[in-house]
Amino acid sequence: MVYDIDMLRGFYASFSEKLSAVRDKLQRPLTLAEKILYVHLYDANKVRAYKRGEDYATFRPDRVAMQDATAQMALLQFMNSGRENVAVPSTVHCDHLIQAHKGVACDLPLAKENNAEVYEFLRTVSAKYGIGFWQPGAGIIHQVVLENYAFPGGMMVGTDSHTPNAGGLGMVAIGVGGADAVDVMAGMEWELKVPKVIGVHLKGQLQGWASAKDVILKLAGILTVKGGTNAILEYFGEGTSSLSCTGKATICNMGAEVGATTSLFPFDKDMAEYLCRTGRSEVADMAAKVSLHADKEVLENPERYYDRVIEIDLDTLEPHVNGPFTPDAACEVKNMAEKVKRDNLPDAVEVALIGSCTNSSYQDLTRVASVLKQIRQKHLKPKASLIINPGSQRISATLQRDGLMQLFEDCGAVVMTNACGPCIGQWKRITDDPQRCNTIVTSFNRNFAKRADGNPNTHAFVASPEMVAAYFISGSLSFNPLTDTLVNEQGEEVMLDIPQGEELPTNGFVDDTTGYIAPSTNGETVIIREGSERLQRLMPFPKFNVADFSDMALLIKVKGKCTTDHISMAGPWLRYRGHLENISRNLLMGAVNAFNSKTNEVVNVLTGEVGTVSDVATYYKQRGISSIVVAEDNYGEGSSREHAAMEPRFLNVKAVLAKSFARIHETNLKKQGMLAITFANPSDYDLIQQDDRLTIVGLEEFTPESTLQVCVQHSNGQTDTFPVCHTYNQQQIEWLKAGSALNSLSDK
Ligand code: MIC
Ligand code: SF4
Repeated sequence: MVYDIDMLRGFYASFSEKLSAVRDKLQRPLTLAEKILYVHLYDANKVRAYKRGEDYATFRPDRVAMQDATAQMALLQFMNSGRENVAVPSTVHCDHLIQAHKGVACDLPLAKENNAEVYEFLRTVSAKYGIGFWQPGAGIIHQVVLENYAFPGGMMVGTDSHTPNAGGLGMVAIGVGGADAVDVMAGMEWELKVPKVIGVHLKGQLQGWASAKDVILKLAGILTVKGGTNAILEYFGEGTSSLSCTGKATICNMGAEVGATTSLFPFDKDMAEYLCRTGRSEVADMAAKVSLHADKEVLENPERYYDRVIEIDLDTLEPHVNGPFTPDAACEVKNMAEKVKRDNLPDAVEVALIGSCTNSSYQDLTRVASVLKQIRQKHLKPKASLIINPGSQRISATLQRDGLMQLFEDCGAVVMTNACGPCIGQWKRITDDPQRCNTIVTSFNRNFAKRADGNPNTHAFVASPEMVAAYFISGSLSFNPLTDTLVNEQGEEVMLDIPQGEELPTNGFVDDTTGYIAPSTNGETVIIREGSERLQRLMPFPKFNVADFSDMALLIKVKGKCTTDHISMAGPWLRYRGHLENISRNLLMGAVNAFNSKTNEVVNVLTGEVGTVSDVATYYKQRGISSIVVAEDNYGEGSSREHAAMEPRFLNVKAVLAKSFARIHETNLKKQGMLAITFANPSDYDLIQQDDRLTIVGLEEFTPESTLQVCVQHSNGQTDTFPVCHTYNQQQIEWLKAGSALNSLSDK
């Protein structure tokens, strides 16, 4: 089945003409990213040589995808936009709210019961506005998008940071906050800083235990968690064609971990094959007729056309295992034993977890199966426990048909729902001692502290699914399957054979789309239960008032890494994703206070008492006092959840002053009417004291060119004033003035 076929036909029919108009204007060879971006400009008359990494442009994406944990806020905002229907094909996917505990048979019915009112809201709001709805159990958003909606050369936004997964099918797919998705669904211009383009030259072909995941695990080590900020990672070179379509998607998916705007592969035979096998041969034929790769001149002289070129030789690429606590702590598997000793890491792997939107394709799970089959063949006894979350119902049904589910169960694996599960802290982990420092190994993309099980003592590492299977058997982080032997139940030393997977199922996929409800516009009434603790209609934020930015109390000065997980924790808090007031109680609870090195303990400067960040913010709010958050680098790394911006906004925090921001979070702050500013001199961070009062100077006449200053009034009577930077353009200043982007939309 091809969804939205008319849109797709129209798109490909006009692609070449649009592209030649772009070429006429720019008169230079183009990267693939530029081709796709330029043909999606909101106004085709505005084609000009945008300065990459500096200029803003507005676009007209082809579609929108939302997952349940972010869709609630996105759609509560859309309901206030005054539109009757979505302007582009859009879908909602129920994947984040399902807790993984005993396995799919128990967990799925329980989740349906526990989250009934949220699912009912999402189903009815989808029906009202013409949005496709994927019910719980149907699969993880990015896998379902890849299997059904992604198309080469297209552009989409998704309210989830791993939306770039669709780059595996040659799509410019960008993770955004809900307010951005509202722009696209309302048919408005959608604004983006025109990204730089980093070319990643892949040479050779993967060997042995190395897998697609290792490309991005290695790259994360090179680029670090912020090295891809405001850039598209565009892969090229002969190595690209040796990777399967789902392998490419894995690489694109985890580009989010280096902060990239998105990641992209050129159209090739593997993508065509994947489209055909998932029932979309017409799309493959249409895509083959347009230019979906970088121009020849670019490929011959990449240094001239990309902002930076990175080379990775697949022939010599080693399997990696990254962690703990950050996905860019890259380590080749062969060096892990040494790292375990050096850093005193817990060597025993307690749980191996396979799945997530990054690695739950048919190929991934057949490679895992080829490792697991050796348990029986070689008389091995696995030392850890194993959890598997398949990516979609299509994959589950195919694995079932091919006997692989049986194999997983025979090996003692607990097969969970086709959903995010432990990857987002929806994991009821059973452990005898939560105080013990322990290690888990996952095929996920993120491994921030407390993410999977809420336990700060858990050290999480990310690796390819086949490596995770090997750790499951060996039970040791120091194990290297390339060189090390295992002692089997008969006392013999055996080695694991190299994993073999099937790129696509020989007998085709089982075409199972159970749980899908097609878009309709049946005038359904949106159901929000009276007095609900999970859903709350949104009230517009108050308009800008310059006086609010004066004499602000310091809510918290954050030390070190501060991801969106630290700002608005997931796990148990996913429960309140549709209720701004209730979820605001988790504000910054994971952030480390620079003055006492503790989490969720800050001083209320009015009373001198210590309270949680949320309680102290509420105290200030009730007395009409504005506050400010000060932070370090890459503030808001990770998720697209706009709650991390809406909560402080709701609790009267007016500004965030950081050393630098992650892209999606910076935009979310702007969209919600917050002031996001950065230190011109990062060392000025050291000037901020606990009981300071801060004033932003220069906001009366705020323009894109303005230089703002921060004046700090210390309690000893002294003051410090220093310059700060901002990246607000005229439109974003209007959002700030209106109180939020949504206010400015409804003002129009
Ligand atoms: C994540 O992986 O962190 C999430 C949960 O999918 C988030 C979205 C969310 O917070 O709901 C993301 O990546 O954007
Ligand atoms: Fe779900 Fe994890 Fe993927 Fe986020 S990263 S969409 S939580 S599977």
